[in-house]
Amino acid sequence: MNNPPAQHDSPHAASHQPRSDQSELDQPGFVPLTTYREYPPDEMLTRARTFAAEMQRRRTVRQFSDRAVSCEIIESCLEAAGTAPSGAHQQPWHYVVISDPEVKRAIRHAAETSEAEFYSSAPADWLAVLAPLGTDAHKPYLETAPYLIAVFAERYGLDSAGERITHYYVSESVGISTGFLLAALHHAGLATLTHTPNPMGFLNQILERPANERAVMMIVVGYPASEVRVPDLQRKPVSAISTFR
Ligand code: IYR
Repeated sequence: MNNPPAQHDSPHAASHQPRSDQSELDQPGFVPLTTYREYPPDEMLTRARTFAAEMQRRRTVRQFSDRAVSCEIIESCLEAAGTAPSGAHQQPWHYVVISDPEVKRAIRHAAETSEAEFYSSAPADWLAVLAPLGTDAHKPYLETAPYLIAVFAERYGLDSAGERITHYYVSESVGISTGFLLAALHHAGLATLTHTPNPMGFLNQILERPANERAVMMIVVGYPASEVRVPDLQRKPVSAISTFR
């Protein structure tokens, strides 16, 4: 059945407009965009520069304090992560927030076992590029930091009958959501470490996650240790990471 013709108030919204401009948006399931905010160009530039400067302050840290962090802060950061765009809006991510010392201990043990194997067998060129970061198989922060957030990708979904639902662009979607999470945690004033034990299937077992979920990474979250030191790294300038044409 056809919808009634849309009422156009604007002089630009003539009846010959393409479908995608007007009539499609009058269909059920669409609502007006009420959340967008336009800023004057000078304010836009200030906001862009302020945000870039804030993100420039973010550093990955590998020494954490055991100071407690309110769970509400983590929840709000996860809310921000959940705003990420995703393939077909399937939101194929699941975050497990770990604060239980027993579970942290089990994860540390499994991760260190996995990493010991990695560091004793990884190709020399891989170990060479890791050397400036000062990493090794010891991961004490997995117990010290107040939170570990395990990131899982839903490789496929399951409907109420247990049938598989194909998920699209899962890696891209989870990557974007995790990026939002890291930005939100940093913005809140927390330090993070993205940790990718290799392999990390043990996270499914310890955290009792279903077979349709694949562990992607762990994010260690907390205050930096007072004596924290970070490698003296430089970031590529915009001119090196972009091309304008
Ligand atoms: N997963 C190991 C090794 C490691 C690999 C990369 I690529 C890094 O950027 C950092 C570490 C570890 O966590 O030590």
